Amino acid sequence: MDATREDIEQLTGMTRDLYHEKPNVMEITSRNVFFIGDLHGEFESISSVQKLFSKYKTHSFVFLGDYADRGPEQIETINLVMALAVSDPDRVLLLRGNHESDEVAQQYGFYTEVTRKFSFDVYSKYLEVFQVLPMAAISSEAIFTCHGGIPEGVISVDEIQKCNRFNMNFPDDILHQLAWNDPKDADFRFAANSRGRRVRAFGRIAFDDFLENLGLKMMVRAHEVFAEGVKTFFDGRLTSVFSASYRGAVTPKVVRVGSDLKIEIIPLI
Ligand SMILES: [Mn+2]
Repeated sequence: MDATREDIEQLTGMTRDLYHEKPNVMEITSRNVFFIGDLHGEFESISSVQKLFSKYKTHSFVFLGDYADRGPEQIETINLVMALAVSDPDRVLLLRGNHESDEVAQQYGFYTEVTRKFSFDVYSKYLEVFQVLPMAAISSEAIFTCHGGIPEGVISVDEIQKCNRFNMNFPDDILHQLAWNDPKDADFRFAANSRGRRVRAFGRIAFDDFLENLGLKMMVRAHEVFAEGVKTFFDGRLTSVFSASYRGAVTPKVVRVGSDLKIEIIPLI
């Protein structure tokens, strides 16, 4: 059944309450974790994730952002993501992607869909959720995760924790880079990124330094489309995952990491 305006007000309110006092970088205490990449309004993908969620009851589910925009069922998809989070906050964590931003959502479909079906007022409830979502997380097994990539110049978790994320866009450069940056498998630190002036590509040297400085072992991120739904970088220490199909252009995947740090790639559909 389609959600009503009242349903959305309640769901967005509960999600905002769940996250607004949480830090920018969350802790994942579960040793078994599923990582879910971009969903982009594909209800089929989130439905498949929901099945895994019911089956793997000892696992945490970390969603890496980009819930709406582009796809056919944006409102239904983001609503189910939020419903999972509020129903079981100990097992579900929602992170913020670059599409959880007013500027981007105005351009790629979510603003249009919500204002067409409801109103600007309802759209603004989703914006309130966007700005409280945490930016990154670190698991008990020292896996770092965020939507985009590592930010230039950051040598401690504290520097990320100190940033102010409470804005409907990303005026802060560190947070902007966490949501937008991409890895590149070559021996350099940071370089230009064709996605934009404020976006960087990070290479192996920056990645090695970041892992060492923050005491990390691995990284899982989303944000980039690969036909296989997954790609590894830096000798398997970084996994990039995508969970939407883009009308058959991608085989959507999720990533499962157990306490042995072994990575399992799971097809969604
Ligand atoms: Mn993205």
